[in-house]
Amino acid sequence: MSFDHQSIAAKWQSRWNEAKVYRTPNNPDREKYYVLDMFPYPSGQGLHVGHPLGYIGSDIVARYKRMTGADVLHPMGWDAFGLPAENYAIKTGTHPRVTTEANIKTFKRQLESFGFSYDWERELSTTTPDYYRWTQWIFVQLFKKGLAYEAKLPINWCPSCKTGLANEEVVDGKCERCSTLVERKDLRQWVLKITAYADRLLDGLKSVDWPEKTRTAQEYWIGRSEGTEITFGIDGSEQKLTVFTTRVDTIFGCSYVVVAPEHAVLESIVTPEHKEAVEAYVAATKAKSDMERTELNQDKTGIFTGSFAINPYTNEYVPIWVADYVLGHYGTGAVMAVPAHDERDFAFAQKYNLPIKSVIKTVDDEVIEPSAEHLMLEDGICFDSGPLTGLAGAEARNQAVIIGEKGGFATKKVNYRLHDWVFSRQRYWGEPIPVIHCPNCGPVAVPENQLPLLLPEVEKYEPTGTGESPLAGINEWVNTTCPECNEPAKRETNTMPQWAGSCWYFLRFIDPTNDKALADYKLLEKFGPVDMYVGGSEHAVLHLLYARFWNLFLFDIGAVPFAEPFKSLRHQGMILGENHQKMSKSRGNVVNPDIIITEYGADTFRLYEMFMGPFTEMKPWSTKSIEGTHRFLQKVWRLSEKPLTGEAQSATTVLLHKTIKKVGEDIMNFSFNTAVSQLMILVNALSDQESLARSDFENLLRLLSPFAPHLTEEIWEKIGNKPFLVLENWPQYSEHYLVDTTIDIPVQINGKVRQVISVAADISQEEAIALAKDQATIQKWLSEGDVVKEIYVPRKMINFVIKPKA
Ligand code: ANZ
Ligand code: ZN
Repeated sequence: MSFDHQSIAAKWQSRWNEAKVYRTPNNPDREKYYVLDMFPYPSGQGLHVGHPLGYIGSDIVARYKRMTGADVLHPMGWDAFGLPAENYAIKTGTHPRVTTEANIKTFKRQLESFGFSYDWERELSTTTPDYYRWTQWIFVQLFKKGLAYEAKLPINWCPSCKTGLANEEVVDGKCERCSTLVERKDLRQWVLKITAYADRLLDGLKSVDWPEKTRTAQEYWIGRSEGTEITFGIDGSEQKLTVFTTRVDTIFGCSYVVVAPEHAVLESIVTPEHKEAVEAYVAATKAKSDMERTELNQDKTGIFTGSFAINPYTNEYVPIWVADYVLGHYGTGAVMAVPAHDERDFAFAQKYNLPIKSVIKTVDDEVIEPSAEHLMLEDGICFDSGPLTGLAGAEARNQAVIIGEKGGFATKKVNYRLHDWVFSRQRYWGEPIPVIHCPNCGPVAVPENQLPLLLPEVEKYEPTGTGESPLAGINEWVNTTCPECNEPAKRETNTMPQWAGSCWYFLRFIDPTNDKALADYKLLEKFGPVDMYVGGSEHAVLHLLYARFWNLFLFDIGAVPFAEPFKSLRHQGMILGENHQKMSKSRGNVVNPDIIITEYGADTFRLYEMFMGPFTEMKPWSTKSIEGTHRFLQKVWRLSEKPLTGEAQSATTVLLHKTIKKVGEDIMNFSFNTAVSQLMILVNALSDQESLARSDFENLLRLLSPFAPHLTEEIWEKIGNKPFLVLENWPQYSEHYLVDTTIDIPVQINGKVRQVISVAADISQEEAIALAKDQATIQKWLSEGDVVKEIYVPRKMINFVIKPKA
């Protein structure tokens, strides 16, 4: 007889709900464990079978930890502000709130069908006013500390739609909606000073248990670079030009300098006869992305400004060029070019016939003639370099800095690839930025007791065409009074980016209904930080960096008791379609979990995804292979039909204890597939028995419960136990059964060793002798005479004394 997975799942899901078994306990003296999924954006498509993988893994961890006696916090919510709902509103006029609510319903129904052990009483959405009240509150704190400021910055601008675009809406440099070439336009923006935290964000990475790749990605993104700033004079001008270099040891090989097209000094140094050409060049670079500009293989372009800079180390005059391979917002936006020792400079110098001068040779005194095939790019020994001649690498750089500092024209400088975070969007469906612009007082924060600043209703969701958000069109909302001087003032109409709400949601789950603070400090102390964070590796930089930044800031102002929010982090691998391609609607290979769950049940689904292969690896879906895990669960069901009157068998006991240990360890190592294999071995062993020891079977159910909670709970009740299995204790294993329990002992005939046999260490005399007599070799010897004596020295030897046959 098979089991009816649908009615079993429905029955237990509703009983768990009624009994609130997943409500987060808070026992004063108990260990806590906070296991968190990256909360989803509730898209219109619903889930495909790739999405739940991470949720299943974290759910197993949550269930395991619950059974080991921890106060487990395992919440779920919705990251629900964002573009898709807004674009849908522009197309159809449907309010994003309506779309979002409908999508959340679908998502929640789907998540519930897996039987996840979420504490749904803590459900939250980033779009509800009592949540974004605190998102706004955090912004106000950043503003008060000078970490949120206004600046004019270039954004993506579609000249045809007359709107700013998010980076995600720019596809191959074109507007996603109308395919017009996107321009850069300078607009006033709110910016968060994440760079003030660059060093601490780097340091913190040393203390977290994260995948190596993700830590490296953040390190690279922050991009700390130690170098030197050198200030060149400009011929015939009072102005100076400062460059940033990591290779000041090559200063004597500098043959020209280059400024970025957006560099402020440009306008005043271009000579009249070069003006027109330079302006045309600058205009042409506007459309290019940073990527296109710095790509190594890209053909380098540039143009001479007519002016010369003076190298302060040599007093040489070198031409000043403008070229778009130099970026305006990195370093000082100007570089000293050393074509003999830098690939980009070399390509540029060759193209425009600029001098190429070697100044670094190998440690073996070899001077490499610069060519497209071979450049001396590494550290080496300086030559033809005045006071640096003969010095090597770091030593030469130190000396150059000393000289420069004495002369007042160079100094050490640390640069970061990380930029401050452009935090405003010209969009409707986001948190309004709580600032009022007053002609007298400047930007003033909305007073905290007036938060949340509600997102008003609008008639149209289209951007206004002036680069402002749709909120700018609502006069009664925009016009207000200044909280400081009471004079007429205007509200900020930009909203926050999609990332804002996810920067601190892990804190709110700890205390989701608090209306005095973002979360109670004592509760944060008990449940924070997140012990185990599970989600996709595509969030390696943006979300995971932004959230660390906000948490660190909240730590600094005393709102949060820990500096790092995510102690351990794991990424699930991607599940591909059956055709081994990425699962997507357009490829037609999407598998809907609803169908699988209806056909095979949630337990089979969960177990299958855990058994497919290593959790972190990419692997293809296979509906056919699901049959295997389905059969396994049927085997478990059939075990429940065996009599539970058996005695524990020693071999099974050993296997059971091994399994308890392995499954527990595998779960915490996210090695779910090997845990399932081990459970299969145990189930096979039990299937071979006529009857089962009740305790053996109950322990199997406990071990399997995190993976297949519905079926095991049903069997638990069926064999006469009180619910709920999901709240039972995880079984204990005893080391005693895990030590190697066999020993080798010699078997002698008349004192001569004839064979060595393996026996259990605690084997009895009778059993040992019987076993020895079973061996073919020994039988042959024994047949040659009559046994007169059998000797067993425990753990040492067996000896048969025989008298030859007469
Ligand atoms: C001279 C030099 C000689 C350089 C040499 C390198 C090798 P990281 O490590 O990324 O910090 N650079 C500086 N500012 C730039 C900008 N705004 N746009 C494009 N390139 C810029 O790289 C620092 C190096 O990148 C600097 O060191 C500078 O080139 C270039 F043999 O200066 B170097
Ligand atoms: Zn004012």
